[in-house]
Amino acid sequence: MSPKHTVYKKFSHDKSVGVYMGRRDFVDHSDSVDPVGNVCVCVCLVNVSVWPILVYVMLSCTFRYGRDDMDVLGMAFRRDVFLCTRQVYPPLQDRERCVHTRLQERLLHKLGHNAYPFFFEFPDNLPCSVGLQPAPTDVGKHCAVEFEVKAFCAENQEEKSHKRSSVRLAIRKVQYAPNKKGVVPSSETACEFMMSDRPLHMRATLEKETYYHGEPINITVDIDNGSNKDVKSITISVEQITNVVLYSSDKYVKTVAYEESTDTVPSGTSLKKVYTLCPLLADNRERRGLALDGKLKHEDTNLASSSIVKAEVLKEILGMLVSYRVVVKATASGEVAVEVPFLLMHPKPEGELVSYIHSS
Ligand SMILES: *[C@@H]1O[C@H](CO)[C@@H](O)[C@H](O)[C@H]1NC(C)=O
Ligand SMILES: CC(=O)N[C@H]1CO[C@H](CO)[C@@H](O)[C@@H]1O
Repeated sequence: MSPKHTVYKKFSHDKSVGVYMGRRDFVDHSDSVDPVGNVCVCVCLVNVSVWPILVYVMLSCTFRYGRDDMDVLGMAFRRDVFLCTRQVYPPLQDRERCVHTRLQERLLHKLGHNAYPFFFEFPDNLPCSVGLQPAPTDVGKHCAVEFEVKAFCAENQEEKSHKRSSVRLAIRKVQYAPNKKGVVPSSETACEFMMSDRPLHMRATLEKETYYHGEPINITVDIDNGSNKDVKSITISVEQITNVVLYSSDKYVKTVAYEESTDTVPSGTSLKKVYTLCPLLADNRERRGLALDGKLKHEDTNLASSSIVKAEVLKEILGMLVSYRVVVKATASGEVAVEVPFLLMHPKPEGELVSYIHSS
């Protein structure tokens, strides 16, 4: 049984071409080889009676790093990280042979002879949809990795498409929390101070490797103070680290959750305490430059999910990579700090892929 399904459709201004899609989120399965979610499957409706011409579809991944009207140091404000163009009309392949999913079959059946199926595969080395939050006073488009499917009529592939005869549909590439449990993250440090016989130990431990958006994080802090200094000014924070990789590699570190404790650990005593933090976009609305998950239209979003990158493609990735860590700091005679990395992601939605199972 195939479940009832939303179909997204959009037409060009002159109605010459339309795109139908079963969904707009495409899943990058970081921990499996299941290719089903990595394929963007669509049907293109061509109204050939309007204009006997060639019709192409294009999947693009664009890295935009400024406003349209802004020229950064003479460099363009956007760059195509990935571009794949296919001819859909006249079809290069037998229509029946390239039918891949039940959804495509249903659409072809419903739309009749002017409909042509097509699909794109997402390569491994693309970032997910992500953007930097603009300041409330900023206008226009901002730094973001965006995906789009575009269908257009043209005389040939190189020719610029006519705006009236092209249609663009924004899509998203997303990753969900991996199934595997991972190791419990923990980190510790030992400091020796002058004039002290014994060191100061500090350790921070989380409960698990992956947290879901909105889930509180319990951070167990152990301080064993053998030194002759008093430990004070303990702070616990969650930091978001965004690596923007394009012409150069820039790293931005932003605190997204923070607690300042009044606890002290006098010389010769110890402390074991659980602090709880919950990093949320709601507490960071006005913060310019925070990485957020890509959004469609005016839907709300959340802090960017951690990027999971397969080791072998890491160096090729352009765009934005996001990671998180808990940082515990304290002052003794100098600053003592530990950092514990973790993943912040959405859980895998249940039953998501049912209707995409191959029909034959
Ligand atoms: C964090 O601590 C609270 C209070 O002790 C507990 O209810 C909760 O289950 C803990 N969270 C996790 C993820 O273990
Ligand atoms: C490393 C160390 O000596 N830690 C000491 C800190 O203070 C507590 C409480 O007095 C001691 O039990 C620890 O041995």
